[in-house]
Amino acid sequence: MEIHAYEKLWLALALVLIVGFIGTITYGAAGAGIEMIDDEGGTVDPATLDQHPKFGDPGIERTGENSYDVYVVARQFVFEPGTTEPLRVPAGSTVTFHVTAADVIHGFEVVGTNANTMAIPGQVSEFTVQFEEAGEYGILCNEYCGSGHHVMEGKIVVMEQGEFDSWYEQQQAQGEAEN
Ligand SMILES: [Cu+2]
Repeated sequence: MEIHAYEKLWLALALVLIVGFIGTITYGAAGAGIEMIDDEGGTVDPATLDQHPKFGDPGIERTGENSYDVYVVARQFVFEPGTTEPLRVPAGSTVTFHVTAADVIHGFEVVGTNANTMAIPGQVSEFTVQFEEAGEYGILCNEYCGSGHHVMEGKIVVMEQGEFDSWYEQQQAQGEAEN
């Protein structure tokens, strides 16, 4: 069978395109530094979040020498913590976020990084990041969640370890005084 030269070229280009598409999709899902968020975070009851041992009083918790857990509740139209007070984390540590929503679907995006998840009522999104240097990051809701969506934002303050430690101890002491 005779195949015209142009048709051969067309077939070759189509093949390159298909391989290219598969390549970019694979990279987007499993490339360097890219981690998909799955259902490993588990579930919670959004109706009783206030009584939840972690989400009832969300914030940061030391879990090891250099590792921390952060619990965040997104609700119309704030991040707790993040909006009324910044979310404070130490530089150079491993921070695992646990993000959920109290009412409707929200987004939790750390601006300028690839830390980005949906916050879904009943579901806990879990991901781990490291903030290398002290500084500030914005948090944005990137899922339309109602009339105040465009003002739903927050802040992460990455502090030097020493500075963070004294803030953290003060928080712990305050918490104990309240209980
Ligand atoms: Cu929102």
